[in-house]
Amino acid sequence: MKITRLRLHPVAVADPPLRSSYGRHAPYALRTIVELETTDGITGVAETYGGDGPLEALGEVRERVEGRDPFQLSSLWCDMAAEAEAEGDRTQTHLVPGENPLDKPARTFAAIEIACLDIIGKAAGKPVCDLLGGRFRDEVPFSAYLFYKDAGGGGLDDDEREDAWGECLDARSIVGQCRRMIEQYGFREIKLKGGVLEPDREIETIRLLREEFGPDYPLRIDPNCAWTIETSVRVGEALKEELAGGGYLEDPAPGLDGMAQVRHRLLEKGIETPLASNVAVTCFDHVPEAHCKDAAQIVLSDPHYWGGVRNVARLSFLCELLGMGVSMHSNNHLAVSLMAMAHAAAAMPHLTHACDTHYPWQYEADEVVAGGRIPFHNGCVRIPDKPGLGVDLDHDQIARLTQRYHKLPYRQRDDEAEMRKHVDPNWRRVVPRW
Ligand code: GKR
Ligand code: MG
Repeated sequence: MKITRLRLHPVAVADPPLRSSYGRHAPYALRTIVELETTDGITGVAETYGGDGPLEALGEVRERVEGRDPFQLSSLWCDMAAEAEAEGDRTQTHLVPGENPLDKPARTFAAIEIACLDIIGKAAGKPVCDLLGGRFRDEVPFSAYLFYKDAGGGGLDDDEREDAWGECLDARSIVGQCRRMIEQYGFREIKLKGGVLEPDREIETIRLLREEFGPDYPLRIDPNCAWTIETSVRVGEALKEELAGGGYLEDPAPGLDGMAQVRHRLLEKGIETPLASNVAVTCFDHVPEAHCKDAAQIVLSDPHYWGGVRNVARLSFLCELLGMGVSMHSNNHLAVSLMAMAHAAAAMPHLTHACDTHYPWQYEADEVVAGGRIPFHNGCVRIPDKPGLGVDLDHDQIARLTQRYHKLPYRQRDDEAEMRKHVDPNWRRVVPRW
């Protein structure tokens, strides 16, 4: 079997004005849907980052991909690996999440790898997780991913949407957001995106979440490096009880050394809250250092920039060997990515916490797979009894979302620009801010 054609569909998906230390989400999130056609008439699909950068990077590997056997993934990676040799800082601290140029080869390869595995699964009549050494679970747990946000559901002009969440800029409204999310999806773990309000107000939010939902719902907070070491330790101390029992503190301060200092100072105080990371630890090269320095105890994988679903399964083995926890990070995504994440997580022998997902923030009206949104059962995504990723594209929907993409004035996520436009004309990302 040979790949005959690489097709790329840039899409724009309505996205509410979610806040983080990066700024505010724009009215549309950008994604790219990838299709690989083959001589056998099988088409493989994948979803990845959107905008001009990722689209061009995929276009650049077209010649390497077309004419290739989809089973020969390792040689494809080797051909692309020279670019991956680049030395430097890969952390997402200084760039918009998902746009670090040093992770480009891993991101580009991941999109091709996932589409190839969809092809292989369809050819073999097996789901993708069963190609990754077999599944460890049929249902993959996800967490309620809470965001401080402004009012509105995203979109522009006659496509503008109202949302069920409204403005959520205090503890009480975040509790309401959480309740709605748990009722709708059945999530059993809760994550709050922090780094938006004064740390004391975020402490208050976590405390209220604990008060309302109790210790059966592990809690985590992720300010994306918005805090100094001092503040991180203070928050860790204040939330000692609330983040215990399956919770964690995620990327509180910038850099592996900063994280290590936070960890050591918390341990000195007898606080064992683990630190998780998807900012200081973004690739295999970071894991030994993170482990030696005890800078992160939980690695948040992500098939989209860790080089695909096979690497995520490998990372799970490595973390288990090192005595580290492992779970999964998320950015805005649709159903194709959700299923790639679910298959990867299903095949992880060692998965210590429910995975993150932005999926509840997107809408049925913008879904790109036939049959509409993927359902959650008690906070979990079930691995379907279908070959490959188990999804088929809805090409009418894709055509509509591609048309919308071409009309947009932006081609890259810029959360700072949105803050300047809507909240404060002088806003810029400062790390650490508090
Ligand atoms: O969507 O604003 C966001 C998040 O901050 C996202 O971009 C991060 O990459 O969710 C991510 C995280 O856990 O750091
Ligand atoms: Mg994070």
